[in-house]
Amino acid sequence: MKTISTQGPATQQAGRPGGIRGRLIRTGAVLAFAAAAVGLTGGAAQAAPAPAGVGAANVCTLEVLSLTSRDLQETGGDEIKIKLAETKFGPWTFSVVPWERNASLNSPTKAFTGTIDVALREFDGVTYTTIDSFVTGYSLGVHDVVLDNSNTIYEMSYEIT
Ligand SMILES: [Ca+2]
Repeated sequence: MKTISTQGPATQQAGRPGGIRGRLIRTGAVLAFAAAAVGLTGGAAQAAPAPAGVGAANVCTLEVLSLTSRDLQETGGDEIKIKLAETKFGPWTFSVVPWERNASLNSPTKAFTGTIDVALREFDGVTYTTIDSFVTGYSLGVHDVVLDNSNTIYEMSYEIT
């Protein structure tokens, strides 16, 4: 009795978070938060078609896994470069056939959206010969392609992720 009278009703209620008012306030806050969360989720779901459309033209990555010489461009050996979109890699020397280079290519990699141009070139100082080229899109997985011209043959393995 003595203790209750010194605290007073107001102090007693404010100092008891576990009281009915405290529970009501917390419940209300939780409901408001839940409603906000639902609102956010609903908004994201409604906006989903636009991002999904962008996602269809996702950013892909093409990585050259290996390059194998089957017939050289030059009898003394080739200085091969790979061009992925506008980015150039190499050169690597191929002086014998077959010569499969993989790790020594140092993983030429290029991110792209839509399609990407891939070209194989043979260099002579400042000039080059495009041996062959191709365009590929978002085709997941490992692919093998023959890049050749009238007197040169290379095989390339690449992966799109
Ligand atoms: Ca050359």
